[in-house]
Amino acid sequence: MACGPVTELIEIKQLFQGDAMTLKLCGFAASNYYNKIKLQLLEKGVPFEEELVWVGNNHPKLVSRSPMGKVPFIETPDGYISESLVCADYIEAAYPEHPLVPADPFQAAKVRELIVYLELHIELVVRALYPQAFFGGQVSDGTKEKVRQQLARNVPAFAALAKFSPYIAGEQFTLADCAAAFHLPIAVSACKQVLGEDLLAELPVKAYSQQMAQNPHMAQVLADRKANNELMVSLLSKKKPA
Ligand SMILES: N[C@@H](CCC(=O)N[C@@H](CS)C(=O)NCC(=O)O)C(=O)O
Repeated sequence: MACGPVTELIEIKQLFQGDAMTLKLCGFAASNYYNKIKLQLLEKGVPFEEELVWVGNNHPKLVSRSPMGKVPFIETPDGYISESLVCADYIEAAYPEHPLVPADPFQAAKVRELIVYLELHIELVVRALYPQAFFGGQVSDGTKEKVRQQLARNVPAFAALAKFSPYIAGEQFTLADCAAAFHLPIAVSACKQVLGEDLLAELPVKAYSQQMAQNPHMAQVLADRKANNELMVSLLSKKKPA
């Protein structure tokens, strides 16, 4: 299952307590945006807590902390921050040990450029297919055609930037991998399911995903995602009228 609004699931609970709470990651583990931040925190060795927060509702505990009602958002000693790229930048600045963005300004910009391409030009485009790919709905032929047209331009553009040697930005694991590891496979999956073809086929997504799955932190995030997907399915099925 992909991330997306889960209508009427309103459940906010603390998942576990860390020893010394400095940072709390809020959202749900089926969300790829949430998992980007979780992988970053694990890779950097930053202590954090998780708080399970569903979306698709106007619960004050959601919108008072993330005004768009989106996850992830993080709780810091100074307050809340929403938007995953902003959260990621805060984490890099507040926890400079084990940096995932290069110190060199140009190389740092190239890592962020990859993340913006992934979010804006791949994920946001493919999301139009998610209602059909993951949530039992249908998307129109017009939507499908629009996604095809946009990806025909956007995927080669991303391919021109991405290195896959072996990481997205080159030899080092960077913040761009925290994004690519989640955005790319789901984009492939949505295209295959709804359009019947992989519009990202020019990218080595399968080999890259297999390599990333060897990372123990990634393996942990994927296991937590599986458990959260199962929880979401069971909560949704309980809410369906008999
Ligand atoms: N631009 C946001 C996107 C986050 C996002 O769309 N999250 C999904 C869950 S994967 C969500 O909260 N959806 C609920 C909604 O859009 O109302 C970010 O980078 O944090």
